[in-house]
Amino acid sequence: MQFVEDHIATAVSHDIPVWDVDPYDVEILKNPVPFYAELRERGAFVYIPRYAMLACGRFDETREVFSDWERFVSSRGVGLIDFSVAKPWRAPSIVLEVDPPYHTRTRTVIARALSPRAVSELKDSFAAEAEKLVDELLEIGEFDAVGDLSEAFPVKVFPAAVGLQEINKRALVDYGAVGFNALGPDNELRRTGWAKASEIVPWITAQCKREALLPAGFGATIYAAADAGEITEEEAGMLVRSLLSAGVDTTVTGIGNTIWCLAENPGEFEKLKADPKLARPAFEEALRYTSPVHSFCRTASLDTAVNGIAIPKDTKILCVLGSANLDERKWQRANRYEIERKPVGHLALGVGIHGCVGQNVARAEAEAVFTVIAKKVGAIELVDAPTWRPNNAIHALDSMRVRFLKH
Ligand code: OVM
Repeated sequence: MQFVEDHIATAVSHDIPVWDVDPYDVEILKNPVPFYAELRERGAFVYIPRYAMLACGRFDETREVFSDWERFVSSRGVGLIDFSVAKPWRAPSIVLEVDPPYHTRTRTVIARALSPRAVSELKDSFAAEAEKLVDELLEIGEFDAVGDLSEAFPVKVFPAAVGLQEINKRALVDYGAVGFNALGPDNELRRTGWAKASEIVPWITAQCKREALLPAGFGATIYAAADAGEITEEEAGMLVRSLLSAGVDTTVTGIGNTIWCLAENPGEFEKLKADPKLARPAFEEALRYTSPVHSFCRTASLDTAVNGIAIPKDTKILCVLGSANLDERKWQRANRYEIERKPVGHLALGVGIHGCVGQNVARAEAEAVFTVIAKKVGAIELVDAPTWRPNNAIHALDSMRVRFLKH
């Protein structure tokens, strides 16, 4: 057997177009849209020799691979490393990187902690925090929309909602980035991330313990499931780790990318100001348009076919969600940000049994932020060109100096 990037290099059909591209090239990670367009153009699947993997970026096939957990498993990792042949950087997530039937048990517990009802109880405090922050930013006038707003807000409200007593902004944001960079190949981003892990991981691990958590919050609900015998104490800690892995950078990026969309499309921002109820649809459309999680892998558990294209057992498949969300076959005026679109079915939050379990929380955070922005901010002006922060799985801004003008 041949191994490339710690997975099995399968002998894929000669009918699949070969594309000698590096999807993890820093220039592509910073500006992925031309890569997405060429990926869709070349075929439903392409074979990428340097990583010995398939990639897909058309909507229908990406959705099929992503949602069929039996043929395209997550238990062998959702990055390039195949956990059946190599050891991951940390113990696998017990919800993301597992399959049913085990997955069903952990997913049930974490879904309960993040239920619509649990999230609705946070609405007022999210709104109050968003108002406070936006008022401060309006006073300052000019600021970095990444550090001062899109990182500041989730870091203020989410760890508190989990029940953390201690908040370390850098550790929380960097832990997510390390986890998402770990999904890529053995490149500079993944190595730099792992080098940072030794400082961050002990702090994160300590926060996941029962004693570190407040008696009310998402974490306490998870530990209550351990008390009820549904999961073990150790599994409860691992599910809190999942919250801290997946709950910060994702919402930071979703909020930041939405501000970018509104700043770049003042006509759409005018529509939001005229109807603050468009706060959620404006966020949803930004998820489709910018795909904060640009790609995740699956591994074929058997010889199979998608749309008539043969895929051998053990093949790693890069599912380019960012491309599927811009596929003209699926979306009218796919390359435009239109807040009234209501892009039902986009893949930015995944689909199927592994679909984002925190999406209620993410939407509640975004609704709080963009409702108050709609009501209080008259204009969002870019001070200079925003820059992007390359990551092997996340499409996020690095910095974005903006001015908020009062209504
Ligand atoms: C996890 C997890 C879930 C989603 C994304 C993610 C690093 C991690 O369960 O730890 O990204």
